[in-house]
Amino acid sequence: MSAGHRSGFVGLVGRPNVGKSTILNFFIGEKVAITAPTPQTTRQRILGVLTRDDAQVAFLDSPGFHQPKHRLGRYMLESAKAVVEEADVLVAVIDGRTGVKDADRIVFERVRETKRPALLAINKVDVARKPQLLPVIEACAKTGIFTGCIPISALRGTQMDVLLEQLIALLPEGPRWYEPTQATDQSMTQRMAELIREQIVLATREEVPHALAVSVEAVEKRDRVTAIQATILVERPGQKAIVIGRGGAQLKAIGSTARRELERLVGRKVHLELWVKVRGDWRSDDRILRELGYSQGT
Ligand SMILES: Nc1nc2c(ncn2[C@@H]2O[C@H](COP(=O)(O)OP(=O)(O)O)[C@@H](O)[C@H]2O)c(=O)[nH]1
Ligand SMILES: [Mg+2]
Repeated sequence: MSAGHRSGFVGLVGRPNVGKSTILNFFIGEKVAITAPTPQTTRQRILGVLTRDDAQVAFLDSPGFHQPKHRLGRYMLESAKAVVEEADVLVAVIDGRTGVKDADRIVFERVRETKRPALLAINKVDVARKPQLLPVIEACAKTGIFTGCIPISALRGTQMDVLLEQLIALLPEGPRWYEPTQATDQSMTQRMAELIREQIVLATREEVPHALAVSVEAVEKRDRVTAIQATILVERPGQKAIVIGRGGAQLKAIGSTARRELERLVGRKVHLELWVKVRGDWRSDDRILRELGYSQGT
C-alpha cells in the first residue's frame, strides 16, 4: 500500500441492460456478476473489489432502476436505491447507441439528489456510430451532474483505464477495507446458483428469464470432482417444459455450459445435477424470496 492510498465504494447505476455488470466484471477480471441481453438479469446488489497498490475500489453493481411489478421487483429497486445511498462515488451508465432516454434522466436526477461526485460512462461505443455520440456527450456535460463523461466499451475494454483513473481520483484517501484476495462478498453457493441462472437466461426467451430462480441444494467435494445439485424454479408448467426442452435437450445443453462455468469457478471438475420445479408466483412469496436470498438483511 502506498502513501495517499484511496479507497471507497463506487456505485454502478443506470437503467437495465446498459452494461453495468459487464463493467464490474471487466474491472474485477472475473465473473462476479452475471450478464445477459435480457433486462433485469441482476437482482441484487453485488460487490466486486479491485485492489491495487495505490487504491482499493469496492464496486457495487445494482439491478437497474425500473417499475417493480411484484415483491421481487420491489426488492430489486430497493437494492438499487441502497447502492446509491452507500456509494462514495457514482458511475451512471448509459447505452451509447440509444443516447439519453427518459429512464436515464430519472437515474440522472437520483444521482443529482445524492450530491455525490459522479461520472457518466457512455457504454457500447464499439457498436455506436461516432456522430451519435457527440451530442450525447454535450447533453450530459450540460446537466452539470457529472465531473466527467467517458465513452467506453466494457465488452472490448476501450477507455476503461480512463474511467478507472477518473473514478479513483474522486475517491477519498483511506485504507484497504477488504483483503486483497477478496473479490466479492457472495458465498460460493450464491455464485454457483448465479452462474447456472445465467446459462438459463441466455438459453430462454421472453418471460422465462424473469420467472426463474436457481438454488444450489448440495455441494459435495469428492475425490476428483465436485458434485453440485441445484433446483431451478419456474412459475408455470409451460416454462418448465421450455427449460427442459424436447427429450430433455435444452436442460442438457444448459447443464453442460453451466458445468463449464462452474469448473472455472471452483477450479476442478464438476458433476452437475439439475432439477426443475414449478412454484406459481414465487416472485410474490415472501418465504421463498427469503430462502433465495432476495430479501433485505440476508
Ligand atoms: N456491444 C457491446 N455490448 C455490451 C457492452 N457492454 C455490455 N454489453 C452487452 O449488453 C448486455 C447487457 O449487459 P449487462 O452488463 O448485463 O447490463 P446491466 O443490466 O446494466 O448489468 C449484455 O448482452 C452485454 O454483453 C459493450 O461495451 N458493447
Ligand atoms: Mg446487471
